Amino acid sequence: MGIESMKQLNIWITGASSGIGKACALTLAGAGHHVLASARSQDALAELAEEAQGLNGSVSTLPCDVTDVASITRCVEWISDRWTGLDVVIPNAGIGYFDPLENAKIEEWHAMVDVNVTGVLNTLHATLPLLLASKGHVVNIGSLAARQVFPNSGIYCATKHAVLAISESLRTEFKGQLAVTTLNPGAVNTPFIDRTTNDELRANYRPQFDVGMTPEYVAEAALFAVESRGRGIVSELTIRPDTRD
Ligand code: NJP
Repeated sequence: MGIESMKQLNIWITGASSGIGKACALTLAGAGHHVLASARSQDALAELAEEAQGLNGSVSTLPCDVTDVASITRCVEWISDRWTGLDVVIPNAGIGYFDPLENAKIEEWHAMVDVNVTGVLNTLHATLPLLLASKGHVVNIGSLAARQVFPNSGIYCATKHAVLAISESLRTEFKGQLAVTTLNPGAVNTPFIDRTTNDELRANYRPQFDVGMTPEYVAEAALFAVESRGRGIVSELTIRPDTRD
């Protein structure tokens, strides 16, 4: 649907300094929407703002650590002060540390739960009043790992199963009041895997991500979902790399 016939949406994306979040910010603003892009890396946010110059819509940036409620509150205050409402939230910030369970590093397990689960909950809790007022849309970023459990990433899979359960809970309790989408991508070529501290696994997995989907392809799926109002709701969408030659 072209922007001529589509309302300009006000959209907040977390974890927008790189990868899928950044691609969503540029794609959604390119389609004419207004985006607040947040993350911790202020230099990367400044680059994003620069790249977004001249798009049909707009990209504003604000630092935000999703594990910090005060930081989330500042973003919601920014939205309330500048926008007439919030139509879409994409709690995209997420991290993965791959390792077999027997090598468990408890600080890495905690970090994944803090960002992928608590961070999503912090974002949703703070935005729900605005989203209910606009009968808006939550686009959670799940994963194939929301539906399957893979070796070497068991706790990451657990966090993404939680994200899917959170989506389904919102969808069930706010039927008729919110649209809820869970995007479940397979491997996407972003810096995601580079965080893994197990050198051997990081080196082994990197090639799978190199030939993964582009973050822009995932962003196109997000655009399709958020522009579907009045026609249908994409409740869950799984997208996998096309491995055909
Ligand atoms: O990863 P990456 P992706 N507070 O590393 C931010 C899921 N996913 O784009 O804060 C706020 O490029 C970080 O920014 P910064 C995955 O689980 C991926 O691939 O500046 N933000 C950066 O912008 C995740 O939910 C694949 O460091 C925080 C962003 O998160 C989503 O896709 C497959 C933060 C991460 O960008 C985006 O990941 C799949 C915090 N505390 C699902 N900590 C895949 N790539 O293959 C980190 O199924 N961030």
